Amino acid sequence: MKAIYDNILRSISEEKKLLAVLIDPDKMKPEGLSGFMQKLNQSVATHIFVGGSTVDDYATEILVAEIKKQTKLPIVLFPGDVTQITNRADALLFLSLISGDNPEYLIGKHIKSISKLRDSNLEVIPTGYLLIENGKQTSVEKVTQTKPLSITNVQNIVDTAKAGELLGMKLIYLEAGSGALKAVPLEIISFVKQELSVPLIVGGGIRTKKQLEDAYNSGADLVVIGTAFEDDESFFNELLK
Ligand code: 1GP
Repeated sequence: MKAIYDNILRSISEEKKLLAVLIDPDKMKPEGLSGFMQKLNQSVATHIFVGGSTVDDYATEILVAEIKKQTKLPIVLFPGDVTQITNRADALLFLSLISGDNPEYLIGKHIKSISKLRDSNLEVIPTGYLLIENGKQTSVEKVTQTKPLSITNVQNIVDTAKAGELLGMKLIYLEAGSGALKAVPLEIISFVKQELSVPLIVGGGIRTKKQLEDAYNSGADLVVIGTAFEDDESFFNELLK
């Protein structure tokens, strides 16, 4: 059933906020997965995203199959590369890095993925992906060879997000980068949200409940958190308080 995007829209219409836990196949050790999944299943998480900038071939497929056995939450691929696409997940963020000018990440990888997607059951969700400056170089920047958008030019970020929407992208994702020193500034979330009619995802560098709530209150519909859960699994409980 391809209902993940519709469910996101429904949650937003009911004013429910969404939280995706990002699992990076490169960092998650197989022996740690079941304890992690137990906590995740009891938490406020609504989605599981799986992906990373640099992941060994097949690692994603093996991990997704394991996660699937251990949860009822939707598993959404957030791929750094074509090799991370696996039919075992429920949906795929079909990311176009619209903050940059590298054709490979605007359309090139997408063409290369079609032989995998043609016969797949994955729900493919076109997503405009914007890398936002956070004070240090992120792996997305290194891998994609693109520059993040400057936080001093808010209008440019807003216009880029809006252009993504007008190109037909169904989600817009503001990304500070995994492990970012500074999360996406709240005023940027708020200005972008005011312009959009599609759901807004925000991620990168969010490590506290207060930051999460501030992101929601500024207009994020779905927040993605990876590093904070990787570093300290008690953060799952923290969010329940
Ligand atoms: C990265 O937005 C996600 O792509 C999550 O970032 O690991 O910093 O939570 P963190």
